[in-house]
Amino acid sequence: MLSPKLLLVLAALLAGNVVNALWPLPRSITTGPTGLVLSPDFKIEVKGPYPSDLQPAVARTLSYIRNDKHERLVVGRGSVDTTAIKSAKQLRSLVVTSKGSETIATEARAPLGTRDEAYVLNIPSDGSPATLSANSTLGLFRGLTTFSQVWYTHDSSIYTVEAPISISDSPAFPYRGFMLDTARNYFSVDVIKRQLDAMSWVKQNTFHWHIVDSQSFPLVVPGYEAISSKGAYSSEEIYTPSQIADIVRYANERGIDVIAEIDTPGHTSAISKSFPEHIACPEASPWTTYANEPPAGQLRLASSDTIKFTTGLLVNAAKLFPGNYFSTGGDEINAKCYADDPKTQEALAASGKTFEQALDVFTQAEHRALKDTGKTAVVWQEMVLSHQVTLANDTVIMVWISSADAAAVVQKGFRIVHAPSDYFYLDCGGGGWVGDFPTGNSWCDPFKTWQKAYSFNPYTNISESQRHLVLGGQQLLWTEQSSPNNIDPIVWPRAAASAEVFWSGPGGNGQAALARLHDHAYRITQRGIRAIALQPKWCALRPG
Ligand code: CP6
Repeated sequence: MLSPKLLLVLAALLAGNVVNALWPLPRSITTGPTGLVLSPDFKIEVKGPYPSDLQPAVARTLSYIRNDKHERLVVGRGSVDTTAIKSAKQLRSLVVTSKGSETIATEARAPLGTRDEAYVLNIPSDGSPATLSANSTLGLFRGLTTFSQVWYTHDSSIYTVEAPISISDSPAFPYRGFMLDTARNYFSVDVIKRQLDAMSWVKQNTFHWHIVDSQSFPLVVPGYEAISSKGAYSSEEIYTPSQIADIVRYANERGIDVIAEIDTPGHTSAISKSFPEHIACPEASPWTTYANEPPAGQLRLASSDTIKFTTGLLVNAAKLFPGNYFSTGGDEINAKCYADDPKTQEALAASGKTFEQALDVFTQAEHRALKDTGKTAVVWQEMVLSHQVTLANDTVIMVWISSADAAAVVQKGFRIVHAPSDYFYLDCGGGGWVGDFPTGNSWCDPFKTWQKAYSFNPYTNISESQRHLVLGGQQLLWTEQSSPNNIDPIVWPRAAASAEVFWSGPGGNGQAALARLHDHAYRITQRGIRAIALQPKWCALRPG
């Protein structure tokens, strides 16, 4: 039976203004005033087709509910309503009605705009079974994620305080992501998987993997193994094809698509260790003239041999990733590097092309090769706003320099992902440069708080008729100053802010959201993420 202490907590809560710790907030929710306790023999029953990766997702849901031990520290708030408490019933089952036979993994990789993530969840207050239904397995997975967030623990009882709960939910935007740079510092498979779990708990669906860069090339690409054997930090700090497959499977089973990026033609210095003939101005000095970060070095984009090399590399890398998208980067191209590279100047002169024309040929060749492997290209904003590159209409553009640049990209008719440094860069606030070594991105100071990210409006300066071009957005971690030691606290729970903006839609009130995000941080801490606190514990303890 219910312990007296739990009754007291329930009573206190029932009398107060209760908000369950849901993150992101469902798009439609009604709650009631009734306490409900999870029966010790509670189970999740699946009716209908049972795709293979739904079973583990159900098992994880049960284990989260049992292990979260999410206490509501509200003793002292409100007054006791004994009548409501005495009527608290036990919930014995969640009945999941499955209509789809596809796996979560398969549905998670569908093209953007075609994924069905909607679900309907009802938790009655009278002890009759809760129900979860969706038209897709991916939708069921989102619903299970919500179901796991409804419960609190007290004295080994698991309960909710606002039954009946009725939720009808679907995302406001198709792209809700997180970007990680694994080139400035290396992150092991386990650390990446932990981020994927934390992403799935806030219903993020895209892991943008900035896998290689000038400082290191950890990706082992079949046929191009020399690049990583010479260009990775060490023979341990690599991602082999089987590790890639493991990460992609892990992500997909959690409703997350992986978009890998091989940044070109800039940010490629690491390739000079194995294929020096394809790199202009490798480690040129002073690096400040030739790159935004040391070491300098860019692909010789005007050389037909380099184009062949690059397309071959991209195709073999793309084959490691089963998703529909692949990024060729295209940010921060340094013109001076090419101006001072005799080989590039020779090639330009021989073909009678300008640098801009050569970049167009280079990029079109890359994107043609990707298209032949079934991929849609993703690029950084400079490809549209700084250069005159010919891009297919379906190219996805990531806007990073400023949130103010989004409008100009959609003006040109392209779909965008918001990734603005002035809202979403998780590494800002780190300081400046010391000698040759970057110590932080003072460029985008100050530090971007979760409140700042949460205040982002994806539709600023975007007209009604262009709104369909906004796919969504992501917070990003560039890792000049991050490693496995600080990834959890620098990312979580901050990255949950954009997850709610792009799931629930813009206009959320940060002050009202604080209690829920604080609870979410507590929950993910229980699940093994070293998330930071958002307020003193005192705030949760203080009398109401
Ligand atoms: N590396 C790459 C980076 C950045 C970008 N691309 C970057 C630029 C400015 C800031 C932070 C990161 N380090 N490849 C920009 C997309 Cl402030």
